Amino acid sequence: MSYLKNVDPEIYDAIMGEINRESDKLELIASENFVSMAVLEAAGGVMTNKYAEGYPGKRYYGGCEFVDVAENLARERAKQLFGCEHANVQPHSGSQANMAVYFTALKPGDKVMGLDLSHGGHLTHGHPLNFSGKLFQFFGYQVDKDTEVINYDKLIAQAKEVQPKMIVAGASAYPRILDFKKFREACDVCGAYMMVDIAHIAGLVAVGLHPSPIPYADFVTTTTHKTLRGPRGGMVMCKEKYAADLDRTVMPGIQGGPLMHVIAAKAVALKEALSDEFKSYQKRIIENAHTLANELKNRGYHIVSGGTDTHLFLISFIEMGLTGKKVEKALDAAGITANKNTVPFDPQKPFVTSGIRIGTPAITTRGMGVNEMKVIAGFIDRVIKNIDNEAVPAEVAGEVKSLCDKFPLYSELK
Ligand code: DSN
Repeated sequence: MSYLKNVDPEIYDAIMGEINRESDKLELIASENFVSMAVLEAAGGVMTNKYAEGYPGKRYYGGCEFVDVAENLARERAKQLFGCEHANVQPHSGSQANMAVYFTALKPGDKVMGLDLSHGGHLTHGHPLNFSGKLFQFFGYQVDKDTEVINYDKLIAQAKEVQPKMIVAGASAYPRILDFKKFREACDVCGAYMMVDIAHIAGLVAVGLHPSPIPYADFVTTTTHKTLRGPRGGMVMCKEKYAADLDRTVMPGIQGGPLMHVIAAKAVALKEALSDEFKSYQKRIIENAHTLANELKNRGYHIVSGGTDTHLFLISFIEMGLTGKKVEKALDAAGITANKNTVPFDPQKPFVTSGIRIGTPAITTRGMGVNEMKVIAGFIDRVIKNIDNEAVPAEVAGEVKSLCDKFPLYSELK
């Protein structure tokens, strides 16, 4: 990084600060991860220079022979990993992947059903301030109050009543297995398209630790940077019959030049995801989430839906009278990074919330296992139980740093 240090010391310092933050703190944001040095190298490489509007073999620019290699590898590896008929690896983000599907299958004003944001959904699943909620008529489905999980009978009944053109399955904060067969049933009662957003669970799906939506869904979208542990970006998979329309929607429909350096890095991450090591990594993510959630449950915390089947879980503080905002701040002071999150039937506003979302992909990447989860549960508990005692976070931060030092991260970059 000597070039950067000379040219722009302020950005150099910010990047070094971020490297140290990532390595010295406990990263529990469920949607974040640490990419490998190989992914980082590809994402920081010269393919950032290349314009390549179009698709491999059919570009609007010359000189695309090497970026074509990268995009073809990314597409083929995505197909192999997920067993899908077609993959478009150009969406710049998950949001644009979802936009691409909506614009391929729907017309403005069409009815769509998606999981409410406050019940675990995503902004692009119909939030009124998002393009999805502005352009389409979204009807939210929710989890049940007593079980805090999706009630599929109610979903099917709602689909019959609403008659949507599409049902969106998938979530940002839902800890349980999604039953894609039931979603298909809900789509079939009203002739709706089925779209599944697997952004959070992509890594688990890739290795068979979460059932795959591919046999059931018309379209599957994902980001590549969460459990999949690739660069920040999006991807759409679909049946061959939609491939040409989808590709046209991505480019020229909603995007211009693809980010070829990111596509190269996606290809690298997808290669890594095809390895045996990745499968055992995904298993450890779930084991860790399970252990951490149980340890906290045993200490009296309300874990939404009683636990987790995946890489994440939610703690609800409604009964304790705390807010997610306050807990996030206290944890942050202790070197523990998590995000406040609404929980089902949350009385607080989204910027305050009554919950915290916790995920284990990143700490598992750096090698932590069940023993460390028990220690981390103790840290979290101490911070929350002493939330008004300012001395405690500083004390815990020291112990967090010692734990992190045992699991070095990005030493090559320091
Ligand atoms: N913002 C992401 C998350 O944290 O889950 C979803 O896009």
